[in-house]
Amino acid sequence: MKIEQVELRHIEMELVEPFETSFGREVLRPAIIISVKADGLTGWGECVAGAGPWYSYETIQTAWHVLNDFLIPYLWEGPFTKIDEVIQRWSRVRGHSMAKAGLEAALWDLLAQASKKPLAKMLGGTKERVASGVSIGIHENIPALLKTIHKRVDEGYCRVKLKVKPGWDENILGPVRKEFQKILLMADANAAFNLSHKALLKNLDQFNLIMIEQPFSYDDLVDHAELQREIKTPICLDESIKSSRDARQAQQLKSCRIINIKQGRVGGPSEAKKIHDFCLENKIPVWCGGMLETGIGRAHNVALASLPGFTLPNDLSASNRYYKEDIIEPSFELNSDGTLSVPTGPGIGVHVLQDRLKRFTREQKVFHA
Ligand code: OSB
Ligand code: MG
Repeated sequence: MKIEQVELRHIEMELVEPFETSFGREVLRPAIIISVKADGLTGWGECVAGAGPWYSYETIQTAWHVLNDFLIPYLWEGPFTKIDEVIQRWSRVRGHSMAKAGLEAALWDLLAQASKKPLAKMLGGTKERVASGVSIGIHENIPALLKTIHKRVDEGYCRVKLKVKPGWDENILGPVRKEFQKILLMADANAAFNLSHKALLKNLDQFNLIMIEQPFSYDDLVDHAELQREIKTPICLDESIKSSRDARQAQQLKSCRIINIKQGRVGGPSEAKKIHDFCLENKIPVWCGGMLETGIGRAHNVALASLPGFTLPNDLSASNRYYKEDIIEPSFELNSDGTLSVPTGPGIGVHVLQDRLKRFTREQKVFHA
């Protein structure tokens, strides 16, 4: 395959409601939409870096720089038959996983289209539908939170994840569990706690959570192992797992019992699949995390989540939970069984709406071979 053109678009889309986590509050979600062209086909990818270095060190600006100055130039070194060859070329670039992941995803879409296969099948997917969970941010107060949970449960989401932080922890999980005794419930701290909070975290065992996600520092494996030895609730790692090597070390250290796989965080679909394969072999359940993606990133995530090891509900909600107008067609809708359908057309299997994409674009750059 010989790439003829690459295009980067820095876009900005307004969320239907602000999303607050332990690291901040988002109203406008930026992204870099990446398209690659070859043989009359266009492949699409999305870079999930944030406006600031809060979730990880990457930002829209660092990703743009790394794509522009380093990753895209590697494509011009010559044609390739496998995506692994491109990954090999840019293996010299340390880190910058989100920048790599967005471009690699676009190449996967292109390759799948050229092979006339759905991306899900190219990746080894086996499911027609993926379980859809919803991630609910920090609210003003408990009644407002309960109201949002009621709305989401009524819509049919099959799992509820609540963002927590010191001061918005057992005091909210107690009333929520009391009101919703049966739901699959979990908490995500986005690294807001540390070992000094061990007693508080042990106390969460009483709420029958299916897991607690990333309680400790974004790069920690050791303190998590200490906590996991002392609590019954399974720990799930998100931020700490940046590669398949991290997944292996987390398993050796017993830092967690569940892993959240995000292709942006781990450097692309290929590394995400490696983590999936390792976890499947070692009986570690995984699920697909989200970064408030547009329909393009969501389509990539849904394809990934169709792999057999994704046995827990994913952070993959319907398009309208995130944005009033998505940039793809058809948008993702929640099925009555609390799932999203895996698209069956070639590539990511959704159509990109050019007029909307243009409307949300803040900056654009085209690169030629
Ligand atoms: O930690 O999973 C996270 C969104 C932005 C950054 C980090 C996270 C999240 C979410 C949203 O929880 C999940 C989604 O896209 O539905
Ligand atoms: Mg998380």
